[in-house]
Amino acid sequence: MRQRLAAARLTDIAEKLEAGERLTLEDGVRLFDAPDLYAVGWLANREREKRHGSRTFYNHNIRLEATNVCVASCLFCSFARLKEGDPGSYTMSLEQAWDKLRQRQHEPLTEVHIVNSLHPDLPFSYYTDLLAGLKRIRPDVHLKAFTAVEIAFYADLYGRTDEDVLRALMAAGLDSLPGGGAEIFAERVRRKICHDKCDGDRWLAIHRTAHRLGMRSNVTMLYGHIETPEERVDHMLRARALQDETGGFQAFIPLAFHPDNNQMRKLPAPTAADTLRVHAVARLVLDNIPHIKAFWIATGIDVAQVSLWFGVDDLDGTVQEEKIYHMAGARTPEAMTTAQIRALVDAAGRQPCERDTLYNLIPA
Ligand code: V47
Repeated sequence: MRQRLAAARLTDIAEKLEAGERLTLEDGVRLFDAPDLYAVGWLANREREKRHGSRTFYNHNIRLEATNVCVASCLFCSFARLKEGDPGSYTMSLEQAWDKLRQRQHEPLTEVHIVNSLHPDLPFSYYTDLLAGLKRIRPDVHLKAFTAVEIAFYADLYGRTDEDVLRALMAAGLDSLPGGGAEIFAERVRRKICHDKCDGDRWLAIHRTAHRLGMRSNVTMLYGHIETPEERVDHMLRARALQDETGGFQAFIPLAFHPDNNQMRKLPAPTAADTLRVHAVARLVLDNIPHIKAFWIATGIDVAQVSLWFGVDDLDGTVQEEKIYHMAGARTPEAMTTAQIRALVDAAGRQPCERDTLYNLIPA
């Protein structure tokens, strides 16, 4: 491998990693530019195995998207509808939302992952009642809910501080924050693809506050649209800097842009090679975030399987009903059983480990 790394001009980066030194912005960009994808993957796999050996984590979760009515106009989004009553718009009643969990009350699921849109007319009590009702049905289930973008929107709409919103949601049952809404932190990209929602600094500030209040969270990165390699690495470095301060991020999740039915539909979807490389570079740059997750709905099942040799140690979970990616053209199934996830991890030569949201292992 030494010769191969030398031919790819990656020897100095390999040596830095061996010495436990941090990679810089320039190193990260070189990893994106290096033609030898396998060499980059080999380095990422070495870091993955140092941390996790062969273990590959997944959980038994469901997705709940209670409304898609949204005042924001993100160019990449195929899920949102501007107004109540627009074709394809919906807002679940609380009973309908709670029913999604009631229907699965006896399944051994451990997490409900809630993602909504920015609805201008719902009272704040809709969200607190939503959480409290889910906890009444299954007190043991972890509620990972509301992106930082939603928290910022509620704060502005209801005239509260970000911290106050977080505290009120926690009192109602919120356990952690998902990593959505991060997109690309760089101002240039955000101005173009999602100009009317919270900016990168506020997104990070909300996660900083959530960590201080005792919650864990994730961080995503939407890639494969108009961002440059520098902007990808810059995004990772901003997450890494916050992680140095708080230690509260559990997983970094690259999200492959899906171009169907949205305003960026002229762009091609990222290739499998791009997807493998983004996950690998994330593993190498993010030395302080424990898990790199391939969200199989977004990468596709086949690429998720291969990614387990390119730095990835987590596959998200069973998911059940997914709308955001399927409305944007994803051809993956909308759900997998735990047996299917275990089988695909086994077939990739890795060891499947069921976890809860906080990475406690669930005995098989
Ligand atoms: O923030 C929206 C992305 C995210 C498209 O925390 C799109 O465990 C690609 O954040 N093409 C929501 N991506 C999903 C999300 C997530 C997923 C899995 C696990 C976790 C976690 C979080 O979906 C949005 C946005 O970046 N998105 N539209 C699209 N057309």
